[in-house]
Formats: sequence, C-alpha cells, structure tokens
Amino acid sequence: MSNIEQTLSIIKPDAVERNLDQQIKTIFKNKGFKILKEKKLRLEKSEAEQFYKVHETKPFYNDLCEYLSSGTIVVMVLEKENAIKSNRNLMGATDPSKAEEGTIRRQFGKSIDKNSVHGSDSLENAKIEIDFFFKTS
Ligand code: IDP
Ligand code: MG
Repeated sequence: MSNIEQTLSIIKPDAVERNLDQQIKTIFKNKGFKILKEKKLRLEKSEAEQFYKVHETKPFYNDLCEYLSSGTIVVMVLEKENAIKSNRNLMGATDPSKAEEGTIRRQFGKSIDKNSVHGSDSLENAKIEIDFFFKTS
C-alpha cells in the first residue's frame, strides 16, 4: 500500500550562507521528493524558540535558537512515499561526523549544531511544523 507523506525540511543558516540551497534541493528532487511549498526567510529568536520548544529543557536550547535565527533559512514541504523516514535517512545522523556516507549532513554539515538541515521526526511533528511555517489562516 502506498503511504505518501509530507514532511518539513529546513536548510539551516550554515548551508544557506554557503549558497548550498540549490544543491541540497537538487538532492531532494533526485531522491524523488516533490517540493510542494518553499520559502526563504529569517526567524526572530522568539520564533525559533517556539519552533524548537520540544528542546526547551536541553542545555543547548538557547544556542540552538540563537543559531536558527542567525541567518536566512529555506523552509520546504517535501512529499514522497514515507517522506518522514526517507528524509531522516537522507539527512543522516545529527552529528555530521557520525552520519553515513551519502547523507546530506555527512556531505555538508560542519558540526553537531551547524548540521545544515532539519527534518521532521514523526507524522505528528511534521503536521505541527508544516503549520508553523505555512498555515495561512
Ligand atoms: P535532529 O535535528 O537530528 O532531529 P535533535 O536531537 O532534534 O536532532 O536536535 C535538534 C537540533 O539541535 C540538531 O539538529 C542540532 O542542530 C542541535 N543539537 C542537537 N544535539 C546537540 C548537542 O548536543 N549540542 C549542540 N546542538 C545540538
Ligand atoms: Mg529533531
């Protein structure tokens, strides 16, 4: 049975500032993801805090929110069969030095915090994250 899902992807400031956004988008398209929606923006710190609220008790929360709001990001809704898991596999491990060969984080990530991309980790969070950036009403 088919299981077409949508997931939220973010190309983070470290990648956008190195002009890697087109290259990363090409990787998604070549892997069969459709880019349904896309926008380029910069978050306020308070918005980053809201987006990463699940991490609010983590020691790296403040740095994480500073970082996500430090520059331009590209936000996309990606669609594919099993998009959530498929995107997580394509991104690779959170720490680029532990990510497998062929993954986006292995190829482009600079460090555990500047790891170039975000991807939703569950169907529930994908819906919340897509709404966060694209809900119109
Ligand atoms: P994920 O992005 O692979 O889902 P999460 O555990 O959800 O990883 O963490 C969210 C983001 O927080 C990571 O992508 C990374 O940028 C940052 N982060 C995670 N763990 C650490 C850490 O130990 N130190 C600094 N930043 C971290
Ligand atoms: Mg996560």
